Amino acid sequence: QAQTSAENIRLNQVGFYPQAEKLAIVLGEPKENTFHVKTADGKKTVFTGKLSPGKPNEFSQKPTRVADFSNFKNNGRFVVEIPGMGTSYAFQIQKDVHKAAAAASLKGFYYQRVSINLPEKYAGKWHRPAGHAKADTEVLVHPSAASAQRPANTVISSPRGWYDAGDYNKYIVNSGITMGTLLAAYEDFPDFFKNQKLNIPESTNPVPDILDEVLWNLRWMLTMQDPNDGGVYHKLTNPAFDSMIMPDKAVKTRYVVQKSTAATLDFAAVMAQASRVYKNYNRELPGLSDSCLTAAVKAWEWAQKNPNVLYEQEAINKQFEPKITTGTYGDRNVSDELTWAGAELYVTTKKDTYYTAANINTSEKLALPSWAQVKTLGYYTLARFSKNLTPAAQKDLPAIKKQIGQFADELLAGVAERSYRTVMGKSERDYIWGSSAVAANQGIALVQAYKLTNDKKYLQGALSNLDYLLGRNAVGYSFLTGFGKKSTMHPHHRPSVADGIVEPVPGLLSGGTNARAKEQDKCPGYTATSPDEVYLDQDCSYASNEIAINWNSPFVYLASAIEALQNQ
Ligand code: 9MR
Repeated sequence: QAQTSAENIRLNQVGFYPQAEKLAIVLGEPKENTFHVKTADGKKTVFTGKLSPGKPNEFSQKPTRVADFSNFKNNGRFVVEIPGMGTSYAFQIQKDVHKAAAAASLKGFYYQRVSINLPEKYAGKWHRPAGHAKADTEVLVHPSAASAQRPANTVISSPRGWYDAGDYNKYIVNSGITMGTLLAAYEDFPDFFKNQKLNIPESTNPVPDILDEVLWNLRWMLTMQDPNDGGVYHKLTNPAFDSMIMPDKAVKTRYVVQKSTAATLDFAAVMAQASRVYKNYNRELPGLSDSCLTAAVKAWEWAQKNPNVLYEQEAINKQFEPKITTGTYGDRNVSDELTWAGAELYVTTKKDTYYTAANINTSEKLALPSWAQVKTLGYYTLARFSKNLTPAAQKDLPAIKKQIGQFADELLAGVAERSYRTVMGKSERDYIWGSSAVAANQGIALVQAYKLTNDKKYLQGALSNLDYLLGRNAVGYSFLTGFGKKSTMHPHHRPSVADGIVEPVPGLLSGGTNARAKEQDKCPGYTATSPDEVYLDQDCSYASNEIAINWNSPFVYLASAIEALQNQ
C-alpha cells in the first residue's frame, strides 16, 4: 500500500515545546539531504537543516533519516518539507503544547464511567445513558467466592467504577496499577492538577478533578472487599464478553468472582495511598481517608493469612457454574504486590512492620511496572517521601534512589543509535500487548529519575516516548484518539463501535503495536511482520487496538508530568 508523503514523515503530530528537542523521522530515500521547516500554509521557509545519513531500521531494515529542527524555537503552526518527497502533517510549536492531550487522556476515564449518564454537557456528541445502572446494584456472589456469611448467589451492590477497557467488566488487579499511577501523578505534580479543569460533573467542587475522577473508581473498589474477612474479589464480570453493544444495552447478570491475594494486595496499596491523598480533603469528603486506611489494613491482614491465593479461572470453571470466560489478569507471582502494598501502608502509617514485610531489596533490578508487576511502584513511593520516613527505610534510601537512576540509565542507553530515537523500542520485547503502556511507563521511570537528579537527559528521554505515542513510531499513528491527523480511529472499544459516531470516544490510548497480535486476535488484515510494525487500526484487533485504563493512566502521568516540567 502506497503511503503519502505525510505518512512517511514520522513526528509527534500534536507538536513541540519551543525549547525542547524536535525530531521527525523520514522513511525512504530522499534525493537531497536537506529539509525545510515551513509555515503550515507552505508559503514561508523558516528553517533549513540537513538530514542525518541514512540508517536501516533495527527491525524492518527500512531506510530512515532524522530531521532535527531542535534549533528552531519559534511559536506557530508548521510542516516539515522533504524536497522531492513532500510535506509532513502540520504541527504546533508552543508552550503547553500537550496540555489538551493530558487533559483529554484523563477525561477518557470519565467516558469509561459505569452507573452514570454521560450528558451532552460533559460528554459532547459521545453522550450516552448510564451503563449497568441496575445490574451492578444486584451483583451475585459467584460460587467460587462463596463464604459462610455470603453464600453463593448472595446479592451485593457494587456500582460505579470504570469499564476496564473495550469490554464492560471491572477487574481489581488492573484497577490497582491504574489507580496507583493516577494517584502518583497527583502526588508528584499536585499544582499541575489543582489547576486542571476537565468539565466533569464535579468540576465545580474544591477537589481537584483528577481526585474526583479517581474517587469514582475508589468507591467501586471499596465495595469489592468482603466486610466479613477483608478479602477482595478478583473481578466483577459477566460470565462471557458482551457483543459490540452500548453499555446500557448490556444487561446480563454480573458476578463477583473468587477472592485473590493479588487483588487484595493491590487493593491494600491503592487504599493506603488514597488514605494519604484524600486526607487533605477531609472537609469535602469526611471520613473517606479513614475508611480507606481501615480497608487497606483489613485487606493486608487477609493477605497475611492468605499469602498465595492465585486466580485460577480454569480451575474455577472445572468446579463451578456459570463458567467465566472474561479477562483473567491471572498473575502467578504476588511477591511484587506484597512489596507495593507494604510500601504504601508504611509510607501512610510510618509503621516499620509494613516496611519489613515489603521485602525491599536494594540489590535487585527494578522492573517496568505493568498490571502483573507492581514492585517498582513501591520504590517510587519510598523515593517520593524520602524526607518523611523512619530510620528503617531511611537507611535504604540512597540505594533505592540509585536503583531508580540505574533503571533509567538502562532505558536511556542506545537511544541515539536507534532509528526512531525513542527510548521505546530497545528490543522486540517492548512490542507486547499494550505496548503503548510500555512506552508510557518507561517515560514515568525517566521522570522519576529526573525528579531525583534534575538531569535533563531523563526528561528528554521521557519526551521521546511521548513523541512515540503521538506519532514518531514505525506505524506512523498517534495512538491517542482525537489527537493527531493520523490517529487511532477504530479502537476495540464497545461504545466507539456501537454509538454510530464516526470519531471514536476521545482521549483513549490504543494498546498499540504488538508483535504477536496476529496470532492472538486473528483479526484479518495484518500484513506487517516486523515487530515494530504489527498494528491494525480495526476494531477486531483487540491485541493491538483495544483501549484500557491501565494504558491510559501512564499516558496521563507522562503527558501531565511533561507539561508540568516543560520549562525546566
Ligand atoms: O492487558 C492484558 C494483557 O497484558 C494480556 O496479555 C491480555 C491477554 O490475557 O489481556 C489484557 O487484558 C485485557 C483483559 O484481560 C480484559 N479487558 C481488556 C484487557 C486489554 O486487552
